[in-house]
Amino acid sequence: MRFISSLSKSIALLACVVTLVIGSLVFSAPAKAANITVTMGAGGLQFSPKKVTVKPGDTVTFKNGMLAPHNVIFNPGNSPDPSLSKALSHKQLAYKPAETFDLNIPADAKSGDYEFFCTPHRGAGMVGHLIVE
Ligand SMILES: [Cu+2]
Repeated sequence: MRFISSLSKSIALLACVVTLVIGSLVFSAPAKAANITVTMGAGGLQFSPKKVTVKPGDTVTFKNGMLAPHNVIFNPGNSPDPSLSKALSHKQLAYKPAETFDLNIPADAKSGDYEFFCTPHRGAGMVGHLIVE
């Protein structure tokens, strides 16, 4: 009887260890980088969505919608990291329909709210926010 009790304890312990190992494998798997698309000029002179939440390592694709040309300038005056705002800015205007450009969020990007705007349409309210988590 004592043998059986000890055996069942061993089996229970083994089951716990197996569960922990499998659990740690599942939760330690690196998160896959995401690709988020923002349309420049959707339903008027605005970014859609206006607020994008990303993680370091993600890519944001800006795609021309209506009322081109558009670009994306990150405002260093409204940013947790002005030098990253300058580095992420895409001054070149996109003229062609559905033209795209990608912005890669660096793995060491500082978290916070990065404001961006479109140079020709800033006055019309074409402003957005990139939230780095
Ligand atoms: Cu624009």
